[in-house]
Amino acid sequence: MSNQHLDTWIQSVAAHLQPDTIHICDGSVAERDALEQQMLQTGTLLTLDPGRHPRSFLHRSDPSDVARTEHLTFICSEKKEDAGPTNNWISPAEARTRVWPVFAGAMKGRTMYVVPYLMGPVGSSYSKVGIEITDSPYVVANMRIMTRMGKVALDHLGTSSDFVKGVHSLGDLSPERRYICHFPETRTIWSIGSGYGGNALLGKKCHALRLASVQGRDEGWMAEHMLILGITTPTGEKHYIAGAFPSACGKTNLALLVPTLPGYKIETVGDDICWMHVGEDGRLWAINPEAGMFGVAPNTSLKTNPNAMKALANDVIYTNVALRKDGSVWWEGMNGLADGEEMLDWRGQPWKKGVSTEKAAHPNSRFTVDIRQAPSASDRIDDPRGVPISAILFGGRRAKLTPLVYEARSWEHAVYVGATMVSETTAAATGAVGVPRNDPMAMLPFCGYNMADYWAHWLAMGEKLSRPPKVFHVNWFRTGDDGKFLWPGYGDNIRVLKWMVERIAGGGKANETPLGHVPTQDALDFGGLDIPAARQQQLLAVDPAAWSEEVARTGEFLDKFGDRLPAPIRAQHEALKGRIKAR
Ligand code: GTP
Ligand code: SPV
Ligand code: MN
Repeated sequence: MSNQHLDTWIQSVAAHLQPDTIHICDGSVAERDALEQQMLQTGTLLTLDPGRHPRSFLHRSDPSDVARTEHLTFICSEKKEDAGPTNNWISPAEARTRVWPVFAGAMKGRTMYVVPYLMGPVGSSYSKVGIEITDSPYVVANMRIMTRMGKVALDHLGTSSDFVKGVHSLGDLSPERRYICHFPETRTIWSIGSGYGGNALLGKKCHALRLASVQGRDEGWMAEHMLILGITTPTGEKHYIAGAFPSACGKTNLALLVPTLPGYKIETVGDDICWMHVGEDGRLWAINPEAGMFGVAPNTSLKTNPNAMKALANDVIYTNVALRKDGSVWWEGMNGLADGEEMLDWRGQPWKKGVSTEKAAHPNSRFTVDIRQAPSASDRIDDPRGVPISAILFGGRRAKLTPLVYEARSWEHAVYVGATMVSETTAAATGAVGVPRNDPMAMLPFCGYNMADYWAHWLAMGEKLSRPPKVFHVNWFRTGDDGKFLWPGYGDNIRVLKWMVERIAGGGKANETPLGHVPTQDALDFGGLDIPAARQQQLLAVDPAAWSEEVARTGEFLDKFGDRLPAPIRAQHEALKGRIKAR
Protein backbone atom coordinates (compact mmCIF):
# COMPACT_ATOMS: atom_id res chain seq x y z
CA MET A 1 0.00 0.00 0.00
CA SER A 2 1.51 3.36 -0.90
CA ASN A 3 1.10 6.49 1.17
CA GLN A 4 1.20 9.66 -0.92
CA HIS A 5 2.01 11.91 2.08
CA LEU A 6 4.93 9.71 2.98
CA ASP A 7 6.26 9.42 -0.58
CA THR A 8 6.14 13.17 -1.14
CA TRP A 9 7.94 13.86 2.12
CA ILE A 10 10.65 11.25 1.48
CA GLN A 11 11.31 12.76 -1.95
CA SER A 12 11.57 16.28 -0.58
CA VAL A 13 14.00 15.23 2.15
CA ALA A 14 16.07 13.20 -0.34
CA ALA A 15 16.28 16.18 -2.69
CA HIS A 16 17.93 18.22 0.09
CA LEU A 17 20.13 15.54 1.71
CA GLN A 18 21.15 13.90 -1.59
CA PRO A 19 21.71 10.29 -0.57
CA ASP A 20 23.16 7.79 -3.04
CA THR A 21 20.34 5.34 -2.41
CA ILE A 22 17.12 5.10 -0.45
CA HIS A 23 16.19 2.02 1.58
CA ILE A 24 12.68 1.72 3.03
CA CYS A 25 12.96 -0.54 6.09
CA ASP A 26 10.54 -3.46 6.40
CA GLY A 27 11.80 -4.59 9.81
CA SER A 28 12.45 -8.17 8.66
CA VAL A 29 15.09 -10.49 10.07
CA ALA A 30 16.75 -10.69 6.65
CA GLU A 31 17.06 -6.92 6.55
CA ARG A 32 18.54 -6.89 10.06
CA ASP A 33 21.07 -9.59 9.18
CA ALA A 34 22.18 -7.78 6.03
CA LEU A 35 22.62 -4.51 7.92
CA GLU A 36 24.63 -6.26 10.62
CA GLN A 37 26.95 -7.82 8.05
CA GLN A 38 27.49 -4.44 6.47
CA MET A 39 28.20 -2.80 9.85
CA LEU A 40 30.67 -5.55 10.75
CA GLN A 41 32.50 -4.84 7.50
CA THR A 42 32.70 -1.10 8.12
CA GLY A 43 33.64 -1.51 11.79
CA THR A 44 30.46 0.17 13.06
CA LEU A 45 29.78 -3.07 14.90
CA LEU A 46 32.34 -5.41 16.45
CA THR A 47 31.74 -9.10 17.02
CA LEU A 48 31.54 -10.61 20.48
CA ASP A 49 32.14 -14.20 21.43
CA PRO A 50 29.19 -16.03 19.84
CA GLY A 51 29.07 -18.55 22.68
CA ARG A 52 28.86 -15.96 25.43
CA HIS A 53 26.91 -13.38 23.45
CA PRO A 54 24.85 -14.98 20.67
CA ARG A 55 23.86 -12.53 17.90
CA SER A 56 25.17 -9.61 19.96
CA PHE A 57 27.50 -6.77 19.00
CA LEU A 58 29.57 -3.94 20.37
CA HIS A 59 29.40 -0.41 19.00
CA ARG A 60 31.92 2.29 19.94
CA SER A 61 30.53 5.73 19.38
CA ASP A 62 32.63 8.77 18.62
CA PRO A 63 34.28 9.81 21.93
CA SER A 64 32.69 13.26 21.59
CA ASP A 65 29.26 11.66 21.16
CA VAL A 66 28.47 9.57 24.25
CA ALA A 67 25.39 11.15 25.84
CA ARG A 68 22.48 13.46 25.17
CA THR A 69 23.55 17.05 24.61
CA GLU A 70 20.89 19.18 26.26
CA HIS A 71 22.48 22.53 25.34
CA LEU A 72 22.17 21.57 21.63
CA THR A 73 18.53 20.52 21.95
CA PHE A 74 15.89 23.03 20.90
CA ILE A 75 12.13 23.44 21.00
CA CYS A 76 11.21 25.39 17.87
CA SER A 77 7.71 26.58 18.68
CA GLU A 78 6.45 29.70 16.90
CA LYS A 79 6.36 31.58 20.20
CA LYS A 80 9.26 31.57 22.64
CA GLU A 81 6.91 31.60 25.66
CA ASP A 82 5.48 28.28 24.50
CA ALA A 83 8.89 26.66 24.96
CA GLY A 84 9.18 28.24 28.40
CA PRO A 85 12.18 29.14 30.56
CA THR A 86 13.53 25.58 30.90
CA ASN A 87 13.93 24.84 27.18
CA ASN A 88 16.38 26.17 24.60
CA TRP A 89 14.39 27.90 21.89
CA ILE A 90 14.96 29.03 18.36
CA SER A 91 12.15 30.06 16.03
CA PRO A 92 11.14 27.75 13.18
CA ALA A 93 12.27 30.48 10.76
CA GLU A 94 15.72 30.61 12.34
CA ALA A 95 15.93 26.81 12.33
CA ARG A 96 15.17 26.86 8.62
CA THR A 97 17.94 29.35 7.89
CA ARG A 98 20.50 28.10 10.44
CA VAL A 99 19.93 24.36 10.84
CA TRP A 100 18.33 23.05 7.63
CA PRO A 101 21.30 24.20 5.50
CA VAL A 102 23.56 21.95 7.62
CA PHE A 103 21.57 19.00 6.24
CA ALA A 104 22.25 20.03 2.61
CA GLY A 105 24.05 17.18 0.88
CA ALA A 106 24.67 15.50 4.25
CA MET A 107 23.81 12.06 2.84
CA LYS A 108 26.04 12.28 -0.26
CA GLY A 109 27.71 8.90 -0.70
CA ARG A 110 25.45 7.41 1.98
CA THR A 111 22.27 5.35 2.07
CA MET A 112 19.16 7.05 3.34
CA TYR A 113 17.19 4.64 5.50
CA VAL A 114 13.50 5.31 5.94
CA VAL A 115 12.47 3.79 9.28
CA PRO A 116 8.72 3.51 9.90
CA TYR A 117 8.05 2.85 13.57
CA LEU A 118 5.05 2.39 15.81
CA MET A 119 5.11 3.78 19.34
CA GLY A 120 2.74 1.59 21.36
CA PRO A 121 1.18 -1.85 21.03
CA VAL A 122 -0.02 -3.10 17.66
CA GLY A 123 -3.73 -2.40 17.30
CA SER A 124 -3.90 0.14 20.12
CA SER A 125 -5.85 3.35 19.58
CA TYR A 126 -3.19 5.06 21.72
CA SER A 127 -0.30 4.06 19.43
CA LYS A 128 1.35 6.59 17.14
CA VAL A 129 3.40 6.28 13.99
CA GLY A 130 6.65 8.05 13.28
CA ILE A 131 8.98 7.88 10.32
CA GLU A 132 12.67 8.41 10.97
CA ILE A 133 14.90 9.14 8.03
CA THR A 134 18.52 8.41 8.93
CA ASP A 135 21.91 7.68 7.40
CA SER A 136 23.04 5.60 10.38
CA PRO A 137 22.59 1.81 10.10
CA TYR A 138 23.33 1.66 13.85
CA VAL A 139 20.27 3.83 14.45
CA VAL A 140 18.21 1.51 12.23
CA ALA A 141 19.37 -1.54 14.19
CA ASN A 142 18.54 0.14 17.50
CA MET A 143 15.16 1.39 16.31
CA ARG A 144 14.31 -2.17 15.27
CA ILE A 145 14.73 -3.25 18.89
CA MET A 146 13.38 -0.14 20.59
CA THR A 147 10.17 0.15 18.58
CA ARG A 148 7.79 -1.95 16.52
CA MET A 149 9.57 -1.14 13.29
CA GLY A 150 8.91 -1.60 9.59
CA LYS A 151 5.85 -3.04 7.87
CA VAL A 152 3.84 -3.17 11.09
CA ALA A 153 4.09 0.63 11.39
CA LEU A 154 3.22 1.27 7.74
CA ASP A 155 0.18 -1.01 8.14
CA HIS A 156 -0.93 1.02 11.17
CA LEU A 157 -0.44 4.26 9.22
CA GLY A 158 -2.30 3.21 6.08
CA THR A 159 -2.89 6.21 3.84
CA SER A 160 -3.00 8.67 6.72
CA SER A 161 -0.85 11.79 6.99
CA ASP A 162 -0.78 11.44 10.78
CA PHE A 163 2.86 10.62 11.47
CA VAL A 164 5.79 12.33 13.15
CA LYS A 165 8.44 13.31 10.62
CA GLY A 166 12.00 12.80 11.85
CA VAL A 167 15.09 13.63 9.83
CA HIS A 168 18.38 12.41 11.27
CA SER A 169 21.89 12.54 9.86
CA LEU A 170 25.21 11.82 11.48
CA GLY A 171 26.51 14.84 9.58
CA ASP A 172 30.20 15.08 10.44
CA LEU A 173 29.53 14.19 14.12
CA SER A 174 30.97 17.51 15.17
CA PRO A 175 29.41 19.07 18.29
CA GLU A 176 29.95 22.39 16.48
CA ARG A 177 27.35 21.38 13.93
CA ARG A 178 25.08 19.36 16.19
CA TYR A 179 21.41 20.33 16.55
CA ILE A 180 18.39 18.46 17.83
CA CYS A 181 15.37 20.54 16.85
CA HIS A 182 11.71 19.85 17.62
CA PHE A 183 8.79 21.53 15.90
CA PRO A 184 5.73 20.78 18.03
CA GLU A 185 3.35 22.65 15.72
CA THR A 186 4.28 20.55 12.68
CA ARG A 187 5.33 17.38 14.59
CA THR A 188 8.73 17.40 12.96
CA ILE A 189 12.21 16.57 14.31
CA TRP A 190 15.57 17.50 12.80
CA SER A 191 18.64 15.95 14.36
CA ILE A 192 22.16 16.26 12.97
CA GLY A 193 25.69 15.68 14.23
CA SER A 194 25.10 12.88 16.76
CA GLY A 195 24.56 9.15 16.52
CA TYR A 196 23.95 8.59 20.22
CA GLY A 197 20.84 7.42 22.07
CA GLY A 198 18.24 10.06 22.72
CA ASN A 199 19.88 12.41 20.21
CA ALA A 200 19.50 9.96 17.34
CA LEU A 201 16.87 7.30 18.13
CA LEU A 202 14.14 9.79 17.38
CA GLY A 203 11.25 7.60 18.51
CA LYS A 204 12.46 7.81 22.09
CA LYS A 205 12.89 11.20 23.74
CA CYS A 206 12.27 13.41 20.67
CA HIS A 207 8.98 11.82 19.59
CA ALA A 208 7.62 9.87 22.57
CA LEU A 209 8.33 12.65 25.07
CA ARG A 210 9.02 16.09 23.59
CA LEU A 211 6.46 16.00 20.76
CA ALA A 212 4.09 13.58 22.48
CA SER A 213 3.92 15.76 25.61
CA VAL A 214 2.55 18.58 23.44
CA GLN A 215 0.14 16.28 21.62
CA GLY A 216 -0.97 14.85 24.96
CA ARG A 217 -1.74 18.30 26.29
CA ASP A 218 -3.77 19.11 23.16
CA GLU A 219 -5.65 15.79 23.23
CA GLY A 220 -6.02 15.21 26.99
CA TRP A 221 -3.43 12.51 27.71
CA MET A 222 0.06 12.42 29.22
CA ALA A 223 3.52 11.47 27.91
CA GLU A 224 5.89 10.85 30.80
CA HIS A 225 9.46 9.78 31.56
CA MET A 226 8.22 6.84 33.61
CA LEU A 227 8.70 3.14 34.15
CA ILE A 228 5.64 0.91 34.48
CA LEU A 229 5.65 -2.17 36.71
CA GLY A 230 3.11 -4.63 38.03
CA ILE A 231 3.24 -5.83 41.62
CA THR A 232 1.45 -8.87 43.05
CA THR A 233 1.35 -9.23 46.83
CA PRO A 234 1.54 -12.52 48.75
CA THR A 235 -2.26 -12.37 49.10
CA GLY A 236 -2.69 -12.01 45.34
CA GLU A 237 -3.54 -8.32 45.28
CA LYS A 238 -2.32 -6.78 42.02
CA HIS A 239 -1.38 -3.20 41.16
CA TYR A 240 0.40 -1.33 38.40
CA ILE A 241 2.71 1.51 39.35
CA ALA A 242 4.36 4.17 37.17
CA GLY A 243 7.49 5.97 38.27
CA ALA A 244 9.28 9.11 37.08
CA PHE A 245 12.97 9.24 37.99
CA PRO A 246 15.45 11.39 36.07
CA SER A 247 17.91 9.85 33.62
CA ALA A 248 20.16 7.22 35.22
CA CYS A 249 18.25 7.37 38.50
CA GLY A 250 16.77 3.89 38.65
CA LYS A 251 13.76 3.36 36.35
CA THR A 252 15.13 0.30 34.55
CA ASN A 253 16.26 -1.20 37.84
CA LEU A 254 12.92 -0.72 39.60
CA ALA A 255 10.98 -1.99 36.59
CA LEU A 256 13.01 -5.23 36.59
CA LEU A 257 13.16 -5.61 40.38
CA VAL A 258 13.62 -9.06 41.89
CA PRO A 259 11.99 -8.81 45.32
CA THR A 260 13.99 -9.73 48.42
CA LEU A 261 10.73 -10.25 50.30
CA PRO A 262 9.07 -13.64 49.80
CA GLY A 263 5.70 -13.88 48.10
CA TYR A 264 5.95 -10.65 46.10
CA LYS A 265 6.11 -10.70 42.31
CA ILE A 266 7.17 -7.83 40.05
CA GLU A 267 6.47 -7.71 36.34
CA THR A 268 7.90 -5.25 33.85
CA VAL A 269 5.70 -3.27 31.47
CA GLY A 270 8.05 -0.40 30.65
CA ASP A 271 11.38 1.02 31.79
CA ASP A 272 11.57 4.58 30.41
CA ILE A 273 8.48 6.06 28.80
CA CYS A 274 4.79 5.91 29.64
CA TRP A 275 1.74 7.32 27.88
CA MET A 276 -1.35 7.64 30.08
CA HIS A 277 -5.01 8.14 29.26
CA VAL A 278 -8.10 8.57 31.38
CA GLY A 279 -10.10 5.35 31.31
CA GLU A 280 -13.88 5.06 31.34
CA ASP A 281 -13.50 3.84 34.93
CA GLY A 282 -11.96 7.17 36.01
CA ARG A 283 -8.52 5.65 36.44
CA LEU A 284 -5.32 6.41 34.56
CA TRP A 285 -4.38 3.73 32.01
CA ALA A 286 -0.81 3.41 30.80
CA ILE A 287 0.97 1.95 27.79
CA ASN A 288 4.68 1.61 27.19
CA PRO A 289 5.19 3.12 23.74
CA GLU A 290 8.55 1.36 23.40
CA ALA A 291 9.44 -2.27 22.71
CA GLY A 292 13.03 -2.31 23.93
CA MET A 293 15.32 -1.06 26.65
CA PHE A 294 18.26 1.29 26.11
CA GLY A 295 19.59 0.62 29.57
CA VAL A 296 22.53 1.91 31.59
CA ALA A 297 25.23 -0.80 31.72
CA PRO A 298 27.45 0.23 34.67
CA ASN A 299 26.41 -1.33 37.97
CA THR A 300 24.16 -3.83 36.24
CA SER A 301 25.09 -7.21 37.70
CA LEU A 302 23.59 -10.53 38.76
CA LYS A 303 23.48 -9.07 42.26
CA THR A 304 21.86 -5.70 41.51
CA ASN A 305 19.68 -6.57 38.53
CA PRO A 306 19.57 -10.29 37.65
CA ASN A 307 16.58 -9.82 35.35
CA ALA A 308 18.55 -7.36 33.22
CA MET A 309 21.53 -9.72 33.07
CA LYS A 310 19.24 -12.54 31.95
CA ALA A 311 17.62 -10.28 29.34
CA LEU A 312 21.11 -9.75 27.92
CA ALA A 313 21.59 -13.44 27.12
CA ASN A 314 21.37 -12.86 23.35
CA ASP A 315 20.49 -10.33 20.60
CA VAL A 316 21.98 -7.27 22.30
CA ILE A 317 23.66 -4.17 20.93
CA TYR A 318 26.17 -2.85 23.47
CA THR A 319 27.37 0.72 23.16
CA ASN A 320 30.62 1.96 24.74
CA VAL A 321 31.21 -0.94 27.12
CA ALA A 322 34.63 -2.60 27.59
CA LEU A 323 35.72 -5.71 25.68
CA ARG A 324 37.50 -8.58 27.37
CA LYS A 325 40.07 -10.79 25.64
CA ASP A 326 37.61 -13.68 25.59
CA GLY A 327 35.17 -11.64 23.51
CA SER A 328 32.79 -10.88 26.36
CA VAL A 329 31.67 -7.46 27.54
CA TRP A 330 32.49 -5.81 30.85
CA TRP A 331 31.59 -2.69 32.78
CA GLU A 332 32.20 -1.24 36.21
CA GLY A 333 30.10 -2.99 38.82
CA MET A 334 30.00 -6.30 36.96
CA ASN A 335 33.01 -7.62 38.93
CA GLY A 336 34.71 -10.95 38.20
CA LEU A 337 37.97 -9.46 36.93
CA ALA A 338 41.32 -10.85 38.03
CA ASP A 339 43.86 -8.27 39.16
CA GLY A 340 46.06 -7.32 36.24
CA GLU A 341 43.54 -8.49 33.64
CA GLU A 342 43.96 -6.63 30.38
CA MET A 343 41.19 -5.68 28.01
CA LEU A 344 40.04 -2.86 25.73
CA ASP A 345 38.21 0.12 27.19
CA TRP A 346 35.17 1.77 25.60
CA ARG A 347 37.41 3.69 23.22
CA GLY A 348 39.24 0.51 22.16
CA GLN A 349 42.37 1.46 24.11
CA PRO A 350 44.32 -1.05 26.22
CA TRP A 351 43.10 -1.12 29.84
CA LYS A 352 44.48 -3.00 32.82
CA LYS A 353 42.68 -3.80 36.06
CA GLY A 354 44.41 -2.22 39.05
CA VAL A 355 46.62 -0.08 36.82
CA SER A 356 44.36 2.00 34.57
CA THR A 357 42.83 4.94 36.40
CA GLU A 358 40.06 5.68 33.90
CA LYS A 359 36.85 3.73 33.69
CA ALA A 360 36.85 0.78 31.30
CA ALA A 361 33.23 1.29 30.26
CA HIS A 362 31.84 4.77 29.69
CA PRO A 363 29.60 5.77 32.65
CA ASN A 364 26.76 6.21 30.14
CA SER A 365 27.48 2.96 28.29
CA ARG A 366 24.26 1.16 27.42
CA PHE A 367 22.67 -2.05 26.18
CA THR A 368 19.85 -2.21 23.65
CA VAL A 369 17.61 -5.23 24.04
CA ASP A 370 14.00 -6.31 23.48
CA ILE A 371 12.15 -5.72 26.77
CA ARG A 372 10.32 -9.04 26.28
CA GLN A 373 13.62 -10.81 26.88
CA ALA A 374 13.47 -9.86 30.56
CA PRO A 375 12.26 -12.82 32.65
CA SER A 376 10.00 -10.31 34.42
CA ALA A 377 8.39 -9.12 31.16
CA SER A 378 4.66 -8.62 31.66
CA ASP A 379 2.11 -10.29 29.41
CA ARG A 380 0.44 -6.85 29.26
CA ILE A 381 3.28 -5.20 27.29
CA ASP A 382 1.39 -5.78 24.05
CA ASP A 383 -2.07 -5.16 25.52
CA PRO A 384 -3.67 -2.42 23.38
CA ARG A 385 -5.64 -1.17 26.43
CA GLY A 386 -2.57 -0.74 28.60
CA VAL A 387 -2.71 -1.22 32.37
CA PRO A 388 -4.58 0.69 35.13
CA ILE A 389 -2.30 2.74 37.36
CA SER A 390 -2.74 2.57 41.16
CA ALA A 391 0.25 4.71 42.10
CA ILE A 392 2.71 7.17 40.63
CA LEU A 393 6.21 7.59 42.04
CA PHE A 394 8.43 10.61 41.73
CA GLY A 395 12.04 10.01 42.61
CA GLY A 396 15.34 11.77 42.64
CA ARG A 397 18.96 11.22 43.45
CA ARG A 398 19.56 13.23 46.59
CA ALA A 399 22.52 12.52 48.88
CA LYS A 400 20.96 14.72 51.54
CA LEU A 401 17.59 16.05 52.64
CA THR A 402 14.97 13.86 50.99
CA PRO A 403 13.59 10.90 52.97
CA LEU A 404 13.40 7.40 51.53
CA VAL A 405 9.68 7.75 50.85
CA TYR A 406 6.70 9.97 51.52
CA GLU A 407 3.16 10.12 50.24
CA ALA A 408 1.59 13.26 48.80
CA ARG A 409 -1.46 14.69 50.56
CA SER A 410 -3.69 15.23 47.52
CA TRP A 411 -3.50 15.40 43.72
CA GLU A 412 -2.67 19.12 43.83
CA HIS A 413 0.02 18.48 46.39
CA ALA A 414 1.29 15.60 44.25
CA VAL A 415 1.65 17.88 41.23
CA TYR A 416 3.60 20.29 43.45
CA VAL A 417 5.83 17.45 44.68
CA GLY A 418 6.57 16.45 41.07
CA ALA A 419 7.03 20.05 39.95
CA THR A 420 9.60 20.74 42.67
CA MET A 421 11.68 17.58 42.26
CA VAL A 422 15.42 18.08 42.51
CA SER A 423 17.95 15.48 41.45
CA GLU A 424 21.73 15.28 41.00
CA THR A 425 22.87 15.30 37.38
CA THR A 426 24.19 12.03 35.89
CA ALA A 427 26.31 10.86 32.95
CA ALA A 428 23.17 10.42 30.81
CA ALA A 429 23.69 13.97 29.57
CA THR A 430 26.96 15.79 28.86
CA GLY A 431 28.13 18.22 31.54
CA ALA A 432 28.95 18.06 35.22
CA VAL A 433 27.77 15.03 37.21
CA GLY A 434 26.39 15.15 40.76
CA VAL A 435 25.03 18.69 40.65
CA PRO A 436 21.53 19.06 42.13
CA ARG A 437 19.07 20.66 39.72
CA ASN A 438 15.35 21.12 39.45
CA ASP A 439 14.01 18.32 37.28
CA PRO A 440 10.21 18.53 37.40
CA MET A 441 8.57 15.13 36.96
CA ALA A 442 11.98 13.95 35.58
CA MET A 443 10.94 15.84 32.43
CA LEU A 444 13.30 18.84 32.51
CA PRO A 445 15.09 17.77 29.30
CA PHE A 446 11.99 16.19 27.74
CA CYS A 447 9.00 18.50 28.11
CA GLY A 448 8.21 19.94 24.68
CA TYR A 449 6.43 23.03 25.97
CA ASN A 450 6.28 25.55 28.79
CA MET A 451 6.73 23.62 32.02
CA ALA A 452 4.16 25.85 33.77
CA ASP A 453 1.56 24.82 31.17
CA TYR A 454 2.64 21.21 31.69
CA TRP A 455 1.84 21.52 35.42
CA ALA A 456 -1.51 23.04 34.49
CA HIS A 457 -2.10 19.99 32.30
CA TRP A 458 -1.27 17.67 35.21
CA LEU A 459 -3.76 19.59 37.38
CA ALA A 460 -6.40 19.37 34.64
CA MET A 461 -5.84 15.63 34.26
CA GLY A 462 -6.46 15.24 37.99
CA GLU A 463 -9.87 16.87 37.56
CA LYS A 464 -10.82 14.13 35.10
CA LEU A 465 -9.83 11.27 37.39
CA SER A 466 -12.53 9.99 39.71
CA ARG A 467 -10.05 7.34 40.92
CA PRO A 468 -6.67 9.09 40.85
CA PRO A 469 -3.56 7.10 41.69
CA LYS A 470 -1.82 7.66 45.02
CA VAL A 471 1.40 9.59 44.57
CA PHE A 472 4.67 9.00 46.40
CA HIS A 473 8.15 10.50 46.37
CA VAL A 474 11.15 8.19 46.81
CA ASN A 475 14.89 8.66 47.20
CA TRP A 476 17.09 5.54 47.14
CA PHE A 477 20.25 7.65 47.26
CA ARG A 478 20.33 9.34 50.67
CA THR A 479 23.74 9.00 52.31
CA GLY A 480 24.88 8.93 55.92
CA ASP A 481 27.63 11.01 57.49
CA ASP A 482 30.08 8.39 56.19
CA GLY A 483 29.01 9.21 52.60
CA LYS A 484 27.59 5.71 52.12
CA PHE A 485 24.08 4.98 50.89
CA LEU A 486 21.72 4.55 53.84
CA TRP A 487 19.45 2.28 51.82
CA PRO A 488 20.50 -0.98 50.11
CA GLY A 489 18.24 -0.23 47.13
CA TYR A 490 17.66 -2.56 44.16
CA GLY A 491 15.75 -5.71 45.23
CA ASP A 492 15.17 -4.25 48.68
CA ASN A 493 13.13 -1.44 47.14
CA ILE A 494 10.29 -3.98 47.33
CA ARG A 495 10.05 -3.00 51.02
CA VAL A 496 9.06 0.51 50.00
CA LEU A 497 6.62 -0.79 47.39
CA LYS A 498 5.13 -3.02 50.09
CA TRP A 499 4.32 0.01 52.26
CA MET A 500 2.84 1.81 49.26
CA VAL A 501 0.56 -1.10 48.44
CA GLU A 502 -0.55 -1.14 52.09
CA ARG A 503 -1.34 2.58 51.81
CA ILE A 504 -3.34 1.93 48.63
CA ALA A 505 -5.37 -0.62 50.60
CA GLY A 506 -5.98 1.91 53.39
CA GLY A 507 -3.29 0.61 55.79
CA GLY A 508 0.39 1.35 56.26
CA LYS A 509 1.16 3.51 59.27
CA ALA A 510 2.55 6.98 58.61
CA ASN A 511 3.68 10.13 60.36
CA GLU A 512 2.32 13.40 59.13
CA THR A 513 5.29 15.63 58.25
CA PRO A 514 5.43 18.98 56.43
CA LEU A 515 6.32 17.05 53.25
CA GLY A 516 3.53 14.53 53.46
CA HIS A 517 3.06 11.09 55.01
CA VAL A 518 6.32 9.38 55.95
CA PRO A 519 6.15 5.75 57.11
CA THR A 520 6.66 5.18 60.80
CA GLN A 521 9.85 3.25 61.49
CA ASP A 522 7.91 0.10 62.35
CA ALA A 523 5.69 0.41 59.27
CA LEU A 524 8.61 -0.11 56.90
CA ASP A 525 9.75 -3.71 56.70
CA PHE A 526 13.42 -3.56 57.73
CA GLY A 527 13.33 -7.25 58.65
CA GLY A 528 16.54 -9.13 57.85
CA LEU A 529 18.38 -5.94 56.88
CA ASP A 530 21.43 -4.94 58.84
CA ILE A 531 20.45 -1.31 59.31
CA PRO A 532 20.85 0.06 62.87
CA ALA A 533 17.85 1.94 64.27
CA ALA A 534 19.72 5.26 64.12
CA ARG A 535 20.32 4.87 60.40
CA GLN A 536 16.71 3.84 59.84
CA GLN A 537 15.73 7.07 61.53
CA GLN A 538 18.14 9.07 59.33
CA LEU A 539 16.59 7.49 56.24
CA LEU A 540 13.14 8.74 57.16
CA ALA A 541 14.10 12.03 58.83
CA VAL A 542 12.64 15.38 57.74
CA ASP A 543 14.82 18.30 58.88
CA PRO A 544 12.72 21.49 58.96
CA ALA A 545 15.75 23.84 58.90
CA ALA A 546 17.22 22.21 55.80
CA TRP A 547 13.80 22.09 54.17
CA SER A 548 13.25 25.74 54.77
CA GLU A 549 16.40 26.45 52.71
CA GLU A 550 15.18 24.03 50.04
CA VAL A 551 11.82 25.76 49.87
CA ALA A 552 13.53 29.12 49.36
CA ARG A 553 15.45 27.68 46.39
CA THR A 554 12.24 26.13 45.07
CA GLY A 555 10.58 29.55 45.27
CA GLU A 556 13.29 31.02 43.04
CA PHE A 557 12.74 28.22 40.52
CA LEU A 558 8.97 28.70 40.48
CA ASP A 559 9.39 32.46 40.04
CA LYS A 560 10.97 31.84 36.63
CA PHE A 561 7.53 30.95 35.31
CA GLY A 562 5.96 34.30 36.23
CA ASP A 563 2.24 34.62 35.62
CA ARG A 564 2.11 31.30 33.84
CA LEU A 565 2.62 29.40 37.12
CA PRO A 566 -0.73 27.75 37.98
CA ALA A 567 -2.26 29.23 41.13
CA PRO A 568 -2.59 25.84 42.89
CA ILE A 569 1.19 25.33 42.59
CA ARG A 570 1.82 28.70 44.23
CA ALA A 571 -0.77 27.85 46.89
CA GLN A 572 0.88 24.49 47.61
CA HIS A 573 4.23 26.25 47.89
CA GLU A 574 2.87 28.71 50.46
CA ALA A 575 1.18 25.88 52.36
CA LEU A 576 4.44 23.92 52.55
CA LYS A 577 6.26 27.01 53.81
CA GLY A 578 3.60 27.38 56.48
CA ARG A 579 3.85 23.74 57.58
CA ILE A 580 7.63 23.95 57.86
CA LYS A 581 7.46 27.17 59.86
CA ALA A 582 4.96 25.59 62.24
CA ARG A 583 7.57 22.95 63.21
P1 GTP B 1 17.63 6.27 31.93
O1 GTP B 1 17.66 5.07 31.04
O2 GTP B 1 18.82 7.15 31.74
O3 GTP B 1 16.37 7.05 31.85
O4 GTP B 1 17.86 5.77 33.44
P2 GTP B 1 17.06 4.88 34.50
O5 GTP B 1 16.21 5.78 35.32
O6 GTP B 1 16.38 3.73 33.84
O7 GTP B 1 18.24 4.40 35.44
P3 GTP B 1 18.79 2.93 35.74
O8 GTP B 1 17.77 2.02 36.35
O9 GTP B 1 19.49 2.44 34.53
O10 GTP B 1 19.86 3.24 36.89
C1 GTP B 1 20.91 4.15 36.71
C2 GTP B 1 22.02 3.87 37.69
O11 GTP B 1 21.55 3.91 39.04
C3 GTP B 1 22.61 2.48 37.49
O12 GTP B 1 24.02 2.55 37.60
C4 GTP B 1 22.01 1.68 38.62
O13 GTP B 1 22.82 0.61 39.02
C5 GTP B 1 21.83 2.71 39.72
N1 GTP B 1 20.67 2.36 40.60
C6 GTP B 1 19.43 1.98 40.20
N2 GTP B 1 18.64 1.67 41.26
C7 GTP B 1 19.40 1.87 42.36
C8 GTP B 1 19.15 1.72 43.77
O14 GTP B 1 18.07 1.35 44.21
N3 GTP B 1 20.17 2.04 44.61
C9 GTP B 1 21.39 2.47 44.13
N4 GTP B 1 22.34 2.76 45.01
N5 GTP B 1 21.66 2.60 42.81
C10 GTP B 1 20.69 2.31 41.95
C1 SPV C 1 17.87 9.10 29.30
O1 SPV C 1 18.87 9.83 29.20
O2 SPV C 1 16.91 9.39 30.04
C2 SPV C 1 17.82 7.81 28.57
C3 SPV C 1 18.87 7.55 27.58
O3 SPV C 1 16.90 7.04 28.78
S1 SPV C 1 18.60 8.40 26.07
O4 SPV C 1 17.91 7.49 25.17
O5 SPV C 1 19.92 8.74 25.53
O6 SPV C 1 17.79 9.56 26.30
MN1 MN D 1 15.35 7.94 30.13
